[in-house]
Amino acid sequence: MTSTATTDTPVKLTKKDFDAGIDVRWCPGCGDFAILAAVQRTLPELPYKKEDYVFVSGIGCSSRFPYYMATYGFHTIHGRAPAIAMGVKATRPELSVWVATGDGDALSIGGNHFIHTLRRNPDINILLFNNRIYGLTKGQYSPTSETGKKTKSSPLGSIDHPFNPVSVALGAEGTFIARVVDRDAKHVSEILKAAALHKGTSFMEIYQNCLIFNDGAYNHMTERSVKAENVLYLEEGKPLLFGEKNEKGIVLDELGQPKAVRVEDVGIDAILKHDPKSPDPSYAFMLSRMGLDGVLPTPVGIFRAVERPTYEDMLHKQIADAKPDGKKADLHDLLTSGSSWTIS
Ligand SMILES: Cc1ncc(C[n+]2csc(CCOP(=O)(O)OP(=O)(O)O)c2C)c(N)n1
Ligand code: SF4
Repeated sequence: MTSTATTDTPVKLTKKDFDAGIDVRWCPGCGDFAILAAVQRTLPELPYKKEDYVFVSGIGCSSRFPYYMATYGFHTIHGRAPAIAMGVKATRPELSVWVATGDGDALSIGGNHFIHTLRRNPDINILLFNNRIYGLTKGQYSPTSETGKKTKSSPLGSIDHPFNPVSVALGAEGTFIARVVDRDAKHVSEILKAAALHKGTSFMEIYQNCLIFNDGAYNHMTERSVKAENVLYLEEGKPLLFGEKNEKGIVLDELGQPKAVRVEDVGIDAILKHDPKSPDPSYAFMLSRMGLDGVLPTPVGIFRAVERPTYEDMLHKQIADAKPDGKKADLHDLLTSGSSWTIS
């Protein structure tokens, strides 16, 4: 099922229509530029009018996003963008509502809002720019920084165990969960479209390079010489293959754990086929753990896409059902009905 747009698009929009045309205050070369360009390029391909888009953000470099989009938008409070976006969607369900957030914003101060939004499933789209560092506040470690990471706030190395955002989102039972890499423009655009058309909360983790405070965090997934060995593209119905010539694949071992094999050794039919619609979330969770050990490749693409009623649909139905048939509600009657007392 897909989201319904309010109206047909009468005018063909272009990338330029979404460019606010103001000075962009990110460091030259920041991965945020690539994400901004991908979003501006993709929105004209979606079935919404320009005035139907709303971008909501919290606090951080990534949260400057709404300024640069020629759409409606809010730059709100640290970590709370999902709550505000959910409110917008609940009151104006016809809008296409987006959240731009960082790993610190979404998973540290906003961790609570993040998991409860995924659980409630409003039809909004969350873009988490994960540079594994606090950019705006100048390079402190974040909830996704690797253990041992030396930063200004962890000079001897972080002793925290990091969050894996895709695993966290799956744990909160999000209905659409994906991962992309900022430099992979075509792929980012393809997944953005699928996320926008998903009815329910879409969550996209975007590996984003902060070249000032954490440069090269994803080099193993972007450098031409090693990318094929380290990145596995998830495609619905297709076998999990990777390597320069797709000569390697993933099978399950006797304990049900993923294992890399050569396709010529086992035959293509033995390779696991990707099923993002699997009702069992443990399959997607297993995928989300791949790549952490540095032995298996890191999956990108859509991990999970399943359907569940949206928060605003249930909310509006509940309100409609609660209204007395044909009668106008009377506030005085309401206040003096049920559990009320007269104190003499
Ligand atoms: C209530 C509150 N606490 C802390 C801060 C400081 N602060 C601003 S942005 C930020 C983290 C930003 O990191 P991230 O979300 O990863 O975004 P990035 O800048 O890397 O895009 C912090 C801790 C704040 N502005 N407000
Ligand atoms: S500090 Fe990092 S995340 Fe922030 S604008 Fe600069 S490069 Fe981008």
